[in-house]
Amino acid sequence: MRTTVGIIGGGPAGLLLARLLHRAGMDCVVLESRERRYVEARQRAGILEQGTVDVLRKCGAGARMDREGLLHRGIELRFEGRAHRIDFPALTDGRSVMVYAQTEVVKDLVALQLADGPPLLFGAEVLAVEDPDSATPTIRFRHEGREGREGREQTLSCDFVAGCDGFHGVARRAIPAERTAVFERDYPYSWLGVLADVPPSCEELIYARHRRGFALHSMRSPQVSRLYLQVPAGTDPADWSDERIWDELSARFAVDGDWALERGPITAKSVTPMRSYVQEPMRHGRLFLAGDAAHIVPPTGAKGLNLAVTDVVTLARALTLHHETGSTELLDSYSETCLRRVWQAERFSAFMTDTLHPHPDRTPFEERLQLAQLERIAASPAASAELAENYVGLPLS
Ligand code: RFL
Ligand code: PHB
Repeated sequence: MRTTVGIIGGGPAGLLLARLLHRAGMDCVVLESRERRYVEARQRAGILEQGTVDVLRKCGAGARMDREGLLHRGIELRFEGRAHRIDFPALTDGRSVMVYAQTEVVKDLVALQLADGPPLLFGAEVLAVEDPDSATPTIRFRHEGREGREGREQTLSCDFVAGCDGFHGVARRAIPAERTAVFERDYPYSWLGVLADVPPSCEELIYARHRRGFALHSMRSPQVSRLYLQVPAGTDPADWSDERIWDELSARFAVDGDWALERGPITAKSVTPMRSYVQEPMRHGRLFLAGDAAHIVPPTGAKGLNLAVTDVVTLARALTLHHETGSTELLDSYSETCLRRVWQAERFSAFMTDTLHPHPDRTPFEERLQLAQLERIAASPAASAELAENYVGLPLS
C-alpha cells in the first residue's frame, strides 16, 4: 500500500487532518487500532473553542454541532461559598465557546469520512514507523482479520507520516531520544468523572474550589450532566458509590443562597490522571506529531482537544502548500508554530489546575495565596479578562 500522507490514529486529530487533506485534494490513509464502536463511545472533552467550531463548520462537519451544541457565553467560579461569573463576550472581543462532546465530533467526522473520504481502517494497529527521516517513510501495521482472525502484518509507504495516535501511541517513539526533549509534570490528584441522566443544575459550567477538593459541573445536553471531582491519584472508581459521589459534589458546590444540585442515575464513572507533558520538536524528518501524541494538558483549562485541532490545521496548511508549490517553508516551521501555542495552553492549564485544586501537601500560606488569586480574578476585570481570553482560545498564529 502507498499513500501521500499516512495518518496514525483516528481520534479527533487524525480524523480532522484526513478531512482537511481530502478537501485540499491530497490522498491519505487513516489507521486506527480500535474498533469504530469503541472510538465513538470514548468519553472525553466537552468544550470547543470558537476557532475549533469555525474549522468544523468550514470542513463540512458542523451541521449537527450547530443543531445540538450549546453556546456558552461564560463560566462560573465558586469558592468560599461565593459565585463569580466570567462573562466571555464582554471580556474578549465577543467570543464564546460551544459545549459539544468530543464523542459527537468523532462520530460526525467518522460518518463523513466513511461516506466520501479517504480510507479509514479500524482495527489497524500500527507497530512502528520506519525510516522517518528518509524520503519514503513506512508504517508497519497489523490489520485485524474478519471474525477475530489473527491480523496480517502490512506496510504503508508514505511521503509523509502524521502521528496522531495520542499519548500512548507509537509515533513519538520513532524519534531518536537524543533528538528530543521532554518536559513533564505529574499531579498528586486525578479527576473522577461521571455522566448522569439528570438535567444540569446550572446553565453554565461551574468550576468550584473547595477545601475538600475541586469539582466541575459540565453537561452533555439539556438532559445529561457531566461532573468531575478531584480525588487522590490512584483512586479506584469502585470505591465511590453513587451516593458518596453526589454527597461530595453537593458539599463542594455549596454556595450561599438556595442553589441545589439535582441528582440522577449515574451511567458512567471513570478516573483520569492529571498530567502536563510536551515533547519537542514535533517533527522528525517526514514524521509530524499532532495532538496528544506530542503534548498533554490537565483538563482544567479545556484545551486538549482544541490544541489537537490547531495542530492539524497548521499541518494541513503546510502539507497543502508543499503539495501545490513544492515549498517546504511551512513544514519547516510546523513544530515551532505549534509549540508557541502549545506552551500558552500548558501555562494556562497549569494555572487553572494550580488555582482551583487544593494541593494535598499545601501549607496554610499556599492556601491563602490560592484564595487571593481567586479573589483577584473576581475583583479585577483585567484578571478576569486574562482568564476569559485564554479559555475561549488565543488567536491562531
Ligand atoms: P486521541 O483522542 O487519544 O486519539 C488517538 C487515537 O489514536 C489511536 N491509536 C492508535 N492507532 C493505531 N495504531 C496505534 N499504535 C495507536 N495508538 C493509539 C487511539 O485508539 C485513538 O483513537 O488523541 P487526539 O486525536 O490527539 O485528541 C486529543 C483529545 O482526545 C484530548 O486532548 C482531549 O480529550 C483532552 N480533554 C479535553 N480537551 C479539550 O479541549 N476540552 C475539554 O473539555 C477536555 N476535557 C479531556 C477532557 C480529556 C479527558 N481525559 C479522559 C483525558 C476531559 C477528560 C476527562
Ligand atoms: C467536559 O465537559 O468534559 C469538560 C468541560 C470543561 C473542562 C473539562 C472537561 O475543563
